[in-house]
Amino acid sequence: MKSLYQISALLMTLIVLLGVGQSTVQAQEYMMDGMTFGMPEAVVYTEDYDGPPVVGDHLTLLPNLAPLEYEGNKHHEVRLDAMVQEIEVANGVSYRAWTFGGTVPGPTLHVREGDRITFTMKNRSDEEVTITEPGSEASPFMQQVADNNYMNAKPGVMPMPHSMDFHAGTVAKDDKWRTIAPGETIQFDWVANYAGTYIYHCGTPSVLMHTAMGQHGVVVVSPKEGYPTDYEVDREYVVVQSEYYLKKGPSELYQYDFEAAQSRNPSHVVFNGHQTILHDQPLEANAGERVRIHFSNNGPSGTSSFHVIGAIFDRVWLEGHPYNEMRGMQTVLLGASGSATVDFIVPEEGKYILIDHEFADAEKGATGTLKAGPRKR
Ligand SMILES: [Cu+2]
Repeated sequence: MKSLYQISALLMTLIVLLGVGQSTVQAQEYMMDGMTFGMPEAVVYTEDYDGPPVVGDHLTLLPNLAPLEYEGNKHHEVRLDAMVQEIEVANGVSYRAWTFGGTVPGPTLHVREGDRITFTMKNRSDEEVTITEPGSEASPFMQQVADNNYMNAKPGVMPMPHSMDFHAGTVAKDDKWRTIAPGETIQFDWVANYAGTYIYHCGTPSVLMHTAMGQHGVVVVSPKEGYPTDYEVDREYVVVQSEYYLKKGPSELYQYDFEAAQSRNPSHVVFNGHQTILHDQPLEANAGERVRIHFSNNGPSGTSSFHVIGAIFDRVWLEGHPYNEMRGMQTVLLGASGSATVDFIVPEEGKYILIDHEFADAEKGATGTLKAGPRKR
């Protein structure tokens, strides 16, 4: 006669084989090399939510980065809803973008290595969502958009399944990064185990199309022990390069160009989502200051050869990890989804051009300005 133990073991095996109780298995958190793995299963549900689409104290509009005002680690509650906004990407060029949070790229999330994030996303592609009216629950991002609606964002509707893939997270993608239908909400946890600057993007097929349509942004994970030059950094910015593949549609609005996207022939290559934003609203600094830029090439398909005309990168941390340090670089080559954190010293008063030194990209818009005032100290 079999013992009770054997019977229950058999039952457990059956349960696991049948996939019931999967959450118990997945909820098994463990530590390895000081990092946390094994997040609980994602939950998908419907909610009656019509509040601010971006919630969380550490989400900002590019090129801003929220300060980490806390010591050690923090558990962040972050909401980034998927929705449609009609936005301008160049003078006279607007399209109905698929977005996280309403802008392209989406909000920048800033956390510290080891922080835990409980992430919530409602797929609101089937409803009109206004992003220029921040509620009391909203993140600093929404106030910044309200104060500076540079893309002239207006709500739109285009029901479409979407998902969220944070490169800063380490999880099973078929669980956490799963696709949800319009009207559904997904919630899951992840831990920022590695320092660096990481893209997030929609992972729903065609990923090329969903990313090119605007569903991407970055998470900056600051290292626990910081970077060696932190104490002398005067300015800190985030710059994201990306491509648009647009052609004129039957109406005023531009449309996604499938063929151009497949053949890697972007209509626009831009910094921070708009062809002229970083000239019309230049980054600011003074001569003699150390400027830090977290630079990410979000693609979806192109490479970037990032350079600042008149400056040399004093330090470069590839992918933003403090162990990947290089010095004295003129250009940083980044593949699609690659990033670097760079420091440079502004030598003199004047205008410095940020540029993708692949000039075909530069002529499609991948440039910006850093305006330097006189030396202050
Ligand atoms: Cu999508």
